[in-house]
Amino acid sequence: MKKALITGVAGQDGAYLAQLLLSKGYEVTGTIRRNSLDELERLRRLGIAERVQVVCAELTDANNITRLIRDGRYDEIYNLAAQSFVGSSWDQPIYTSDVNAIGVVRLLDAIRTFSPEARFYQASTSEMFGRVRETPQNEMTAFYPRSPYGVAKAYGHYITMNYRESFGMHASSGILFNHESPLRGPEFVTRKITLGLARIAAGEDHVIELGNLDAERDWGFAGDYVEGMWRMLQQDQADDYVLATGVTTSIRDFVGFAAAALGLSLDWQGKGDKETATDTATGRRIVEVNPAFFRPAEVDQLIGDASKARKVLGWCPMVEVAELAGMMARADYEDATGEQARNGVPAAVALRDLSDQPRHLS
Ligand code: NDP
Ligand code: GDR
Repeated sequence: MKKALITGVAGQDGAYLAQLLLSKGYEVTGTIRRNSLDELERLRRLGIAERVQVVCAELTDANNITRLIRDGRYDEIYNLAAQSFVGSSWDQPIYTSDVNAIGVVRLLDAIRTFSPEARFYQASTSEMFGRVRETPQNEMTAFYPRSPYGVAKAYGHYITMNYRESFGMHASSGILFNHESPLRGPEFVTRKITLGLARIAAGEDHVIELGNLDAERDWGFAGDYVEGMWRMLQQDQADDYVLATGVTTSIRDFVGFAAAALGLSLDWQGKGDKETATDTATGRRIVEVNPAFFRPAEVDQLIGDASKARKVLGWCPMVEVAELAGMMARADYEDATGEQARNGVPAAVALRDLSDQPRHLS
């Protein structure tokens, strides 16, 4: 039986990856932080909380990382732990760098010393591309990060490459574009939108305040992306891969897709920070722009080219963005009302069905 370690197992990707590895017969150990509030909630929602061995670890603490790697004897180590919210990285740039940059070399150096045969996955990100100068972005596209988060992740990416080249370690980075799910943290824009729309569809008088509606992201389903992480570590040679859908969508259009899935139709009016959306059925304002959510430096548009992953890994995303928005909105509506969503199957069933279906994006 293979042994895997997932740092940040209580996060969105950690939960889906743990589910995938358990289904493949792995023994899964995952790290959480001792002070996390309800750290196992996502694992519980996937019904796997009892099957993951949980240990406490903090990426800023070199000694606990050393002990974790020295005592564990893992075949595969997936580094998903991070201060993952771009917006907070301007408020906590030093902490973000400590976790997302130096945390990676703490892990790599412990692996090099105590477990050099282990295979390592680093959670790199499309945020490293930042102000893009080439569309779509692939593994060769130059980085121009636009946030302390992106800068720190670029260090994590390069140090992973450097340990691979310097010490022959099996260390790979997945440059993943945005991926979402009903388990997405509520601070990220997609989940903020679906949580807000679910409250509105359930009859609440609620206004969703958003920042830049023009930003465009390449959104996929997290369940598909963890499959790509696993495939990277099954290759004979370690390497770097982009995972993306190749389709980009504005925040405004994501709102429209999620609203449509809940039977809401929107009327957009105004421009810039005066832009609003009203529910055509009730005339109520349900979206407005709040400049407090604008970022000091924005990543305007991301579109990934995952042809290398398609070719080498045989990886292919299976959920397109309107379906993803609907899946998330229906799950949140069910949570808000305890009812089945108006025009969809129950969200828990939808999740299973979607990850099982061999459908491809055109
Ligand atoms: P989440 O924020 O859902 O999960 C991150 C996890 O890391 C949380 O469980 C968090 O614990 C843990 N963590 C945070 N800080 C530390 C620390 N100092 N020491 C140990 N653990 C810590 O993120 P996702 O699951 O969405 O993302 C997984 C990884 O992939 C992250 O590295 C992210 O940056 C990267 N990524 C994500 C993408 C996406 O679209 N989802 C795209 C590209 C990259 P706690 O619950 O206690 O805060
Ligand atoms: P991102 O995701 O920064 O791409 O990072 P997020 O959902 O936070 O922002 C996406 C875009 O939406 C715009 N936006 C808003 N964002 C938030 N959070 N809240 C708002 O109200 C809002 N209004 C507009 C943002 O300005 C931005 O342009 C995610 C994280 O998962 C990272 O860890 C990961 O590396 C990248 O995706 C790929």
